[in-house]
Amino acid sequence: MFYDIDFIIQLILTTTFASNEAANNGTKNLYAFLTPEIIYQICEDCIDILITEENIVPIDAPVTVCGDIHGQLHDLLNILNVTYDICDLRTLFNQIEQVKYLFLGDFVDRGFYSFESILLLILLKLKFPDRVFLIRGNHESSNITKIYGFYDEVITKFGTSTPYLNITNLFNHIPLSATINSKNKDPFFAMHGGISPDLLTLSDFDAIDRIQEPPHKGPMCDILWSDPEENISSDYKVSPRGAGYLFSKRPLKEFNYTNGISMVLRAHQLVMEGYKMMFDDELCTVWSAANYCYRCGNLGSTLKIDSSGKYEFELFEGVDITSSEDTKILPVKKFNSGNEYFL
Ligand SMILES: [Mn+2]
Repeated sequence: MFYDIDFIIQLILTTTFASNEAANNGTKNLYAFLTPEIIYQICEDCIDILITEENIVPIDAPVTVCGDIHGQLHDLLNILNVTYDICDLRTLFNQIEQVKYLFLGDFVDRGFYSFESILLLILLKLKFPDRVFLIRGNHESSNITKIYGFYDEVITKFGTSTPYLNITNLFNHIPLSATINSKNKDPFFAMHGGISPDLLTLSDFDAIDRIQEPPHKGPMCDILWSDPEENISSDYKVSPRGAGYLFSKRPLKEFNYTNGISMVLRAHQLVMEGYKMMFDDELCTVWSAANYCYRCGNLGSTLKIDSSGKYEFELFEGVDITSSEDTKILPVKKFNSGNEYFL
């Protein structure tokens, strides 16, 4: 390892809170510092860790579960207890030493800081491999990120696609799901989208060869793309998203019963209230991109689970983009984020 994780995380904070003089003091510009060799090596080192993880990552609480981030770095930092006023590394690391973090995917696209958001998560995974966990979303895909913002952002910031290629290669190694408190009587099961008619038991998850660009159909695709739906009479219906399924209460409850799961935790859908419970509280959607795309006006949430399985939601509002005097959240140059596909 020829890079300093702490130093690069400090650079991310400095770039984020560029007008904070204390943060700026004595540090260099993030993009100038990060050579292609450093980004390549960071990704390779993180892949070495991800590849040791199974398709289903076992996690023991206490853990904070986070939904879609979508390049909204300020929300990610807020979740990690870092703000404009408190942006030192010790605060950040203390937080992670107290509670584990599980991120349910969709780290990139849409927001203006996809690169910084995924880089921060990669560095935290390197520093705390047993405390920070990533599972894959449908946007952790080379096809999707070419259209919805991440590719354009990297080109704008670096003038080359090389960092993008390194990071999308890393995406292919991210696990697909997690269990929380699997030894308790009421364990949780987490994934980005939802269940699949092709995945009845957890050993069906284990059997997937995940080291690939997500296919357009089949079980791996469904995990990343499916959505729960109250108003369908059949178990599964073709999804209007063009990938995955809409699934009803019956197959979800059957999946939970068969596998001894008390609740499925997933992300993937914007919820104005930050989270949504469904199907007799056997499924919950967690959404962490507050004021999505800096204009939706929604709350964000995280789900905090303790070692006994008790859980509570923490709600938060989006950063105040009108006070950009301080935080300069909206960059001068906006990135082309593709068409108006929104979920
Ligand atoms: Mn998604």
